[in-house]
Amino acid sequence: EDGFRLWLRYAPLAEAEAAAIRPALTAIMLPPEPGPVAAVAAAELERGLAGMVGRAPIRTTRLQAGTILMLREGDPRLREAGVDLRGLGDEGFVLRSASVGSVPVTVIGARTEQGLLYGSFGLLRHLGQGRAIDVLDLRSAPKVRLRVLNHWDNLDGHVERGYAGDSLWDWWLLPDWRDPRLTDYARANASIGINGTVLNNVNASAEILTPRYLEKVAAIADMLRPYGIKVYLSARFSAPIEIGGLQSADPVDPAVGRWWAQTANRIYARIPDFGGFLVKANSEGQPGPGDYGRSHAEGANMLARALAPHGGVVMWRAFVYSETDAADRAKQAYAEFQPLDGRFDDNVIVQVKNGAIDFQPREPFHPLFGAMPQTPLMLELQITKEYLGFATHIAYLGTLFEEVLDTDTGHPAGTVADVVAGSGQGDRLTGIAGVANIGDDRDWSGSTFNQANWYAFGRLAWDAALPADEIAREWAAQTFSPRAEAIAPVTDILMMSREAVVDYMTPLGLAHLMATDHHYGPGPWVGDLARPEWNPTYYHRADREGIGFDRSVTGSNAVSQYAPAVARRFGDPATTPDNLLLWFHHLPWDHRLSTGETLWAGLIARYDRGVARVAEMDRLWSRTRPFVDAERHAKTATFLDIQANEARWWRDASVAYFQSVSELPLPPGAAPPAHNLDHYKSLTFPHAPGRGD
Ligand code: BDP
Repeated sequence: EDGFRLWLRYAPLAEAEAAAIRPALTAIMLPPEPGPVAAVAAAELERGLAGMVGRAPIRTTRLQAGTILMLREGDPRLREAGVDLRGLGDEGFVLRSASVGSVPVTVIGARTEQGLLYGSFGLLRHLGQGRAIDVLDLRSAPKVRLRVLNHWDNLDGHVERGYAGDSLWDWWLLPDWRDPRLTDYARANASIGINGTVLNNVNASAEILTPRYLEKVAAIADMLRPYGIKVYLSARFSAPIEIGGLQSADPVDPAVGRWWAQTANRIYARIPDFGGFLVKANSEGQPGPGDYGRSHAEGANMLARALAPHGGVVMWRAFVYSETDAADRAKQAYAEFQPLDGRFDDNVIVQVKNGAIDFQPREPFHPLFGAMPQTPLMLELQITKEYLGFATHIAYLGTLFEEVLDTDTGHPAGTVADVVAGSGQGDRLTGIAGVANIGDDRDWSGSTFNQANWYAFGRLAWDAALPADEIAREWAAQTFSPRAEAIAPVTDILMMSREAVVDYMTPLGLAHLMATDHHYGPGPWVGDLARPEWNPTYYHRADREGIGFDRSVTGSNAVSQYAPAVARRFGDPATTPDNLLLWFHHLPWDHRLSTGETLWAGLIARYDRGVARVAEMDRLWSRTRPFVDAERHAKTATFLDIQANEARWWRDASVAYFQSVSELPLPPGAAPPAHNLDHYKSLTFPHAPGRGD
């Protein structure tokens, strides 16, 4: 058990449960004239049932008791089985125990084969939690169309911000060698509803668009297609110059438009269902339309026109910040993009990170959500834990994702999830992207618990209303054991883990206190980097009087980018939740938190709570020993030891630093840091070349 099988282990159920299910799932009947997607759905059911109940169903063309009956739209047996496909869209499904011609069956009903595939995985997920199927009646459909992973994979195999080995794509051996692992990758994604993947880094190399690489991309697309997964590429805006021999990449230059149209034609000739382009432009040194004095809309629309005849989309990122607006980095994306509302072509979707800075352990939601009603917005989440302890620390992001999705924007559109689902906006493009945490490590994600973040991303992209704790339980059951004694402690660990990280790294709304470049370990003292907004001191602004970034009307007034009610709430320390306080306000050390404690005492208490929670996670994990195989148990236990040490390191280094600034005594009972501040400043890491960027 090295984690390779993810949540698709299909481990044997307890015999009592298996015996109850077995007779009801003895055969599979495919829809008439099945295509490749229905075929992989059936194969997955065979594999899953062989594992869980010890017997694979046979394929049948004659209905018999215990048949899993796959029914597509138009099949008269749907009505007989009481299955209504209305409102399910192209990808939704129904699972229902029914009777057809007086024969008891389990129906998987869907409009399309892709829906049948999702339904098959849905049935396996249900069984994997040890659930009964005699009264099965389940409907499920995604609210968001594009559910996409973003791989930050470079062509040399290195994964930017990847902590799980190198890239899965072997550009050297492709297209000849088609690694079977890519089929497992496709299965895992399809099982949670992911239907697209961007293969290369947003800091893109133009080379991916050359014919040689497109052949390789096409081979990957061929492998993912039967699982309903489309391939997308990050496009470098200056590609017409770098590989097209043009002098310019100006989006209004007709020659540039032609070059992109030809490039799109070439891609679609080889990959007819190619998804489209993801673009990082005029951000962190990347080229873009701004280089020619053009707007993001002009740049995006030029690419959109090249893709439109083929049905492709442009996912144009709003992650921009530059030195010129360093007064408050949090304000720039809104300032650049909001005025462009309604100026993007129909096949453009603007991809916005969950917060205005950068994937911090906690950020308030991005003010663009709800503020561009005439533009489809795609939510970008980071599954890889760039700022949350890389591979080793357990930090379940289901709770982070849920917190963002559930937040009310204060705009008529409603919550972030509503904005992303395009609620009330007709048939517009909708999407959620997740920066993948996947590499070629045996366990895919660098640790067993990181797999939960991939899983949670897919489940929430499919259905943003799913509670994070329910997703945690689903994952725990399938990954370890459906027994309550295993699910309970694993779920408790997951549910407390992200808040623990917030507490020991960036409590009370602090952000970006990580050490330089790699973002691993504490660096709150760093203040000498070239650009102001690269420095932790820029973000916390601590001095002898107080701490925090004033984004209220007396400060940068970033609060004004929110809807009025939200701006009012965040604009006043009395109504700002404690957990975002220092994001929005610079406050004296003796400011009273909502709990009554002083800011100084509350800060230290949260660092201590973070450390204590990791100890609690460790205790809970030891309870799972009887239910988890030795290999994964031991590795996780070791990682928890690392996390415990590093939580302590974060706490001590931060306390030592902030104490040096505030010059206040520690609150009664608080332990002094193990070492002095110079010690923490002198530590160098990461520990291995190439592992931390
Ligand atoms: C930051 C990462 C950097 C990415 C950038 C982005 O540190 O590696 O290139 O975001 O999203 O989080 O473009």
